[in-house]
Amino acid sequence: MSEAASGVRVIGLWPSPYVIRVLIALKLKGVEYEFVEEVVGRKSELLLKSNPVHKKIPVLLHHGKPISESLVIVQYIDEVWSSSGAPAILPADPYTRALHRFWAQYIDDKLPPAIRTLRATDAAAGDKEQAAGQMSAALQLLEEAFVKLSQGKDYFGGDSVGYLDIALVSHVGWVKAVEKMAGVSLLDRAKVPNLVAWADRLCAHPAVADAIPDADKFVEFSVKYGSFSKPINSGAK
Ligand SMILES: N[C@@H](CCC(=O)N[C@@H](CS)C(=O)NCC(=O)O)C(=O)O
Repeated sequence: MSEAASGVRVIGLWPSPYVIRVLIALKLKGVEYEFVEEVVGRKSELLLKSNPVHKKIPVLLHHGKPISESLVIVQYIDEVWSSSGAPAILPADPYTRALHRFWAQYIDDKLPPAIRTLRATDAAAGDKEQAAGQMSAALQLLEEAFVKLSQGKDYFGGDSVGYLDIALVSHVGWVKAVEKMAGVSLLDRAKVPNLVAWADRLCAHPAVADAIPDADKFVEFSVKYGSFSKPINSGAK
């Protein structure tokens, strides 16, 4: 894919849930982009220059101007391509928008630490059990939030994929991977039936399907690169 018309480049790596968010948002808006792939364990000069504060992926470059932090980028994409013909990603109603932002923050606070523990080869069994419990409790709350926010429709955003859909689905690949790696059941149809149906539906969505590979690919990545507290590029400067 070329930068050409849109002037958009994304610095990232495919397994990063935060990068996945950006790709989904661009796809939803029909924005072409160039994917500038980082090498695991070595941060590029372009990344260091573009995100000098956190030195993390993703970074979106729009006509050369860098924007960091996945949720900030998703909001930027929604604002810049507001007249693309695609539905808005952020809800129109300020209160609903605040609820989406609240839960997106909750997701990033709760899910990544549990995922890291569950994919770690050196974590104690007790720690894994605790992490699985914390993740299940978070998913239970998200199941309830889904019922309230979706109001019987397909997505957190209602009829179309919204901000909270993007924030949560971006972690689903890793959730399914750690289910396999740690032998735990998290997206459990008996416990969170609406969330499981939502995940199946959204993972098959054309804007999402290509961005989230099969769980086995995440497992392979984890086996190849090990588990580290900073999931990607941890050894880099
Ligand atoms: N809050 C950031 C998190 C980004 C993040 O943690 N990215 C990871 C890859 S999954 C990274 O670049 N890690 C490298 C590091 O921590 O140095 C966002 O939403 O963009």
